[in-house]
Amino acid sequence: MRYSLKDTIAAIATPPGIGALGVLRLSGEGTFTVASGVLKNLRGEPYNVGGLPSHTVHYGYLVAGNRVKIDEVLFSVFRAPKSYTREDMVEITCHGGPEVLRRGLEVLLETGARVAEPGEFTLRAFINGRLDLVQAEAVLDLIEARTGGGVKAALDQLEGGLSREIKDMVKALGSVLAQLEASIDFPEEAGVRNGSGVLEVVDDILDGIDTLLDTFKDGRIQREGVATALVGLPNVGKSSLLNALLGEERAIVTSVPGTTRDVVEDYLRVGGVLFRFMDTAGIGKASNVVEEKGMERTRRCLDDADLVLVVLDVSRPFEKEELDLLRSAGSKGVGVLNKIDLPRVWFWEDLSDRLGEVPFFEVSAKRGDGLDELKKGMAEIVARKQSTWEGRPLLTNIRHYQALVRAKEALKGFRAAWQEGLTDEFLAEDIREALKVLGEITGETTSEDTLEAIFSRFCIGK
Ligand SMILES: Nc1nc2c(ncn2[C@@H]2O[C@H](COP(=O)(O)OP(=O)(O)OP(=O)(O)O)[C@@H](O)[C@H]2O)c(=O)[nH]1
Ligand SMILES: [Mg+2]
Repeated sequence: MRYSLKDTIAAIATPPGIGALGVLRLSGEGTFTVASGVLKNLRGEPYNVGGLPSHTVHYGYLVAGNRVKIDEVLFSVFRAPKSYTREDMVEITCHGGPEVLRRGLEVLLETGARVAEPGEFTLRAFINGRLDLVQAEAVLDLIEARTGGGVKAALDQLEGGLSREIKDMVKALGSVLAQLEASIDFPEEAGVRNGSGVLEVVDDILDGIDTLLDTFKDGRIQREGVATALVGLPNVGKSSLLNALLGEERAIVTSVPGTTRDVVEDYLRVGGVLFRFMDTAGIGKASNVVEEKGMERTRRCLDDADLVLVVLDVSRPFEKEELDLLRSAGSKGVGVLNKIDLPRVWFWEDLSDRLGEVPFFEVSAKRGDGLDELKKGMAEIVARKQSTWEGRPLLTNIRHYQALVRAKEALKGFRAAWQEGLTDEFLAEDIREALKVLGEITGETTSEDTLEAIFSRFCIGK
């Protein structure tokens, strides 16, 4: 680590700006000394914070230079190990003004604390064994969650749902490894290939990993919203539809084809579902470099999207490219027939035999017809997909996902080695690799660089 975890650290734990309350946080061995230097009771006598019982709240003044009052405050005392970090902690609740908090932090620093690094409180909680790495990351997810589902998934992870699954796998693989090692050390015994059940254990774990990997995409949806791409030929009304759905003039609309060049993003909540819309450049023949680049992004958006609204203009003939778009969207595709306020030249029924079961909606982005039905329909489509993963731990973190992919590869290596009849040493090597990778998820075998990278994503004060 670039910094010492022995220092006493201080931070403003509430967001910048004006609020009713603002919280200063202290953690570390010197917490009570620092706090005693800056907190006075109403009679102006210094508090002996170290002498106060844990989990109690007190009233008084935060002072600078022993006299100058900075604010009237409440503070809470948490004695190690019963605190967030498992160290001595004090939280000082001030009035939520930036100047009060800035000065408050300043006196804490003058009295012997140093500024906490981003995520350092949680890092300490991890180092001191209060949380494993999966749970520490869940804290970050919880803070950043934008959806009810995201909060639920993060809380479940914080309570240890995912950690338990991983730990069960580690335990089972640990005993497989022990059997392999015994068989290496005592080759005269029966060995693992004779009815030891080792292969079955590994297969079970492979199944478990696959199930978790499947939940990843859905977990991300819960957290970040449903990535919804608006695609179509130029000028069909993609940007108009985005604006109409959001109820604001978010994207530029003109009668000139090729108006949208870059991807325009915004969020909309429908029922319990958060949609992250991406309005894209129209697909078609690029007439210049800017449009060409825009279209490249459109294609990337198509790949990344969870839901693809293919916007079609019913006042113009249906084009071959539009059929290609609907087909390449596959099961993510939804047809949105726009401009139904104009005289129309085709109907969905004209194409359905070429498309099969693609859901479709008819709207006028201009007049607002059909928008509620479209929103409702989209929420229903997502709900149908979500119903499959009720009540199980969700994988929401790309780091966990990648580690599980590596664990799966190692275990598949084990299976292959087993089938080829390789020696127990080879088999043991694959199991060791899987164990190491699984340990990286919970933090048992994670490198310092990875830890630093993870915790630097936190805000200061958490
Ligand atoms: N009559 C009618 N016109 C519409 C409707 N929706 C969009 N338009 C018009 O169609 C034109 C193109 O709209 P945009 O929303 O810019 O279309 P776009 O698909 O985003 O176009 P590009 O960004 O150029 O690909 C504008 O003149 C809109 O006013 C509609 O429902 N009815
Ligand atoms: Mg546009």
